[in-house]
Amino acid sequence: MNKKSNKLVILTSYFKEESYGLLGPQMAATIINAHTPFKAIVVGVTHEDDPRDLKSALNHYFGDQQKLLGFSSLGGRPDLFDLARVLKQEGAVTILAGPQAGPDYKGEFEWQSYSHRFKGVSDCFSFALHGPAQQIIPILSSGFDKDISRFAGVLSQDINGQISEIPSIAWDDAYLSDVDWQTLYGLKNKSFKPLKITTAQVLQQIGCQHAARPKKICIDYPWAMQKKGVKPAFVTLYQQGCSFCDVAKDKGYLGGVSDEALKTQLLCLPEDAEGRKIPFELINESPLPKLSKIFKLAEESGIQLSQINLTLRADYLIKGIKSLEETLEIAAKKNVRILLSSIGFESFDDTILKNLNKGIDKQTNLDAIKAIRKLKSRYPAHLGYLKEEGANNGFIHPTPWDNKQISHGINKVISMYQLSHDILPRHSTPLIIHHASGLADWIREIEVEENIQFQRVGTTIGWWQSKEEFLL
Ligand code: B12
Ligand code: SF4
Repeated sequence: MNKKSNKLVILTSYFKEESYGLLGPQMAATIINAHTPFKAIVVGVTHEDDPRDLKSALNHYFGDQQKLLGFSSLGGRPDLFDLARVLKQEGAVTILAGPQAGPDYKGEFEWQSYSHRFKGVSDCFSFALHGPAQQIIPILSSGFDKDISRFAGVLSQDINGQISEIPSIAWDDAYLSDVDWQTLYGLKNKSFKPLKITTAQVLQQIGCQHAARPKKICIDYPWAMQKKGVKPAFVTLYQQGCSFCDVAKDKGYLGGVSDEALKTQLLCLPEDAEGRKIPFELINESPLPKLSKIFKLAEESGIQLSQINLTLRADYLIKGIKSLEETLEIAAKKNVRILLSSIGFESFDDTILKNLNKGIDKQTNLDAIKAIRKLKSRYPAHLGYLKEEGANNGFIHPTPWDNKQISHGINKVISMYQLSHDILPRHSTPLIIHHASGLADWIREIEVEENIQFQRVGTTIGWWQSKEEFLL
């Protein structure tokens, strides 16, 4: 039983009736609990939770102590930004952390010169902390009556509204090992109740190899803005990784986590009723070459795995198919399932894939699908890739580049290769342009060039204006 009296609550976005762990916030809570006098818990807040009940639960939890609240992985939810603002006004210390904390706190590029751009959420938070969680340790030791603006990773606002930013420290494997998965709570009857998780995550790689190097690319104007009979208009820019991706901007590519850290993460996973580690998502966009190592580390640690969920790119799947086969042999012997839980196909049109800077074409996606289907017939029980088995592949639609010809082409591919049967998710994801993603640079350039304005929707940019609106 944790006897610490200083409390810290990390609020995150969560989905109703789910039971997944949240590696980022829970790792942060683990670090705080191990290295500071504070007891941290993570509370997953669903869209359905009543904000008044949440406030009652917070009042009850903190009692007469000052409220210290971290906010992380908010998924851009305006209700949670509003809650942070209100709590800050009422005297709580509110900290924005997690992916994109810095850009979301500061606001959109040059918003001071363009009144319609996203102004950031610096008014909702006492400060932001960008980067690894261990940066909070000296801040919590110092206390909030002191000036914390000089600490690594901190973004804060002075009395004149000027935002200062101290660079983050490097990621360090020593803090990427322990995860206490018992730190997650949900709201029930106006109080926090522990959530028992049934899937977790294991971090094997920070960021993504595709985002390692900037590349010069051309992204077409939205279809609605192309002029008939004129050569298609485009914007040329430098991009790191897929143009819609937050990881590419937030972390880039920072390499792998050590085997020691990985082993500890595996050991920390909760067990199921049979004493096996619960299924986990392996965070590594290129997991196949090192997948068998997970089995080796598990064996060395004397633990039994149940299921590994992989998130990967179609080209990395093709490149690593031999390693996947070899690992499936091991998995079958150990009765562990490998689920291809999310393959980033994103589209089945080459123009759209080019504009997303996905670095693959339609044929790569189709080759990957062919390879998976073939492998499934050989390992029906130990390889999962179907929706019914829990897969949810990346399929971005609609996009600003859709037109009749592209839609016709995509539909033709979908029916010819029967993609709805096993590959396509139940719902596609519309293209979301976060204000700090690569595509945000693209859309801002079009705004300036064409003297138009796209609407801002929270932390994102609404690209979906009609042609008529452009002509106004
Ligand atoms: C695993 C994962 C998930 C898991 C768990 C999420 C989690 N937050 O732990 C699941 C499957 C549940 C998930 C769901 C979603 N995810 Co997700 N997910 C990822 C993924 C693949 C890895 C994140 C991760 O664990 N990284 C490793 C950890 C260690 O790093 P970290 O999260 O940055 O945390 C460190 C620090 O930031 C810091 N930190 C984090 N929180 C806090 C809090 C405090 C107080 C402090 C001090 C520090 C701190 O400490 C950690 C350790 O140092 C990333 C993509 C990627 N490859 O990075 C996307 C990503 C984080 N997800 C994303 C999104 C959009 C979502 C969804 C909204 C998607 C959807 N529409 O359903 C949902 C909702 C998330 C939710 N809150 O429920 C976006 C986030 C965009 C953004 N700007 O916020 C990312 C970047 C993917 C992308 N390509 O855009 N996701
Ligand atoms: S979408 Fe996936 S492949 Fe593309 S940069 Fe992001 S993490 Fe890498």
